[in-house]
Amino acid sequence: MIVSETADKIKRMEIRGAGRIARAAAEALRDNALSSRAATTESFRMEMTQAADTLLATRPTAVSLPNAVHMVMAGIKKAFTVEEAKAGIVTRADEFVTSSQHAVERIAAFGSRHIRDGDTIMTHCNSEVALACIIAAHREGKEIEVFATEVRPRNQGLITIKTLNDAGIKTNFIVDSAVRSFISDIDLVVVGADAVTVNGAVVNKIGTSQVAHAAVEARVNVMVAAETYKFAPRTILGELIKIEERAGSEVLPDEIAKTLPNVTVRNPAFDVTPAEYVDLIVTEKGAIPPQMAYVIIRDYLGWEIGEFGDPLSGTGGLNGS
Ligand code: RI2
Repeated sequence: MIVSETADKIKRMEIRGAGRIARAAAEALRDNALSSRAATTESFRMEMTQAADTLLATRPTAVSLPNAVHMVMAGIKKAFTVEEAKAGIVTRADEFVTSSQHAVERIAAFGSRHIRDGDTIMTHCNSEVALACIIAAHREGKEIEVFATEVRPRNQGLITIKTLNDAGIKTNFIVDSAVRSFISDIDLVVVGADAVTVNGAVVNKIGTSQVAHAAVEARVNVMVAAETYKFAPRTILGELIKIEERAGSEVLPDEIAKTLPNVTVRNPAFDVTPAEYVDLIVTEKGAIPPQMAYVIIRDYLGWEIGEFGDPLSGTGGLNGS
């Protein structure tokens, strides 16, 4: 798929979910490299940088996107010829997609161990990797039941209940505001992440922090499933994760909004759950308490992933260097 098409689909949320966005961006960069007619490494670099910038400008919150882009773009770094640069991009992109898929499988295997036979689980939004943990537990023969939220305004809960239904898992569908009413029936909250900061805070779909807050109040454990490429190296410098605010029309149709001149519709897509509300983050490298997020960034992602500016200066690779 060409870069502008992928970028549009990410913006419109036709491609969504932090992991899928990252893989789609890596694939778009690979396709862009393969179709390039650049005659010099310099012009190839410029073309690729432009493509990377287009993808980076789509949605600001999921750190998986810049991490994937920087890992792939690092493939140009040591290239002398256009052919080498192309091969570098293609290899990195393929590596990223494959390792991302493996990461989801490993997290499912690790995460399912924390789900017990007879557990009732609550999940919020639609996280591929959180659902993979739940489905793995079900396939292991554990009898589980799920409460899935609606997830206004984009209703990603509908995708979640379809996946759970197709997997044959007993599921309850509730509106977002019913979370606290049902939390005492829940044994474990399982959610995904769009970003994990160096101090273990989890940025995820708006409403996640309310679910976690209700869970903490009811002494229910909160497990977050997140691949290491969702951890944000830049937060070590104190940088905050930018919370995307989407169009108000997603919440209230423009025809109604324009009849209410004194009303402003606010539509943040994500919120921040502090580390203290999270019991466990399951990554493909193992399950960690959120306070160990620093170690994941230091040991597996690497500070030089390229998040620190020039996308071509990163070392990349899931193991960093
Ligand atoms: P996976 C999604 O964001 C949700 O917040 C979800 O929890 C998170 O990405 C992680 O998704 P959006 O794209 O990578 O729906 O686990 O705004 O699929």
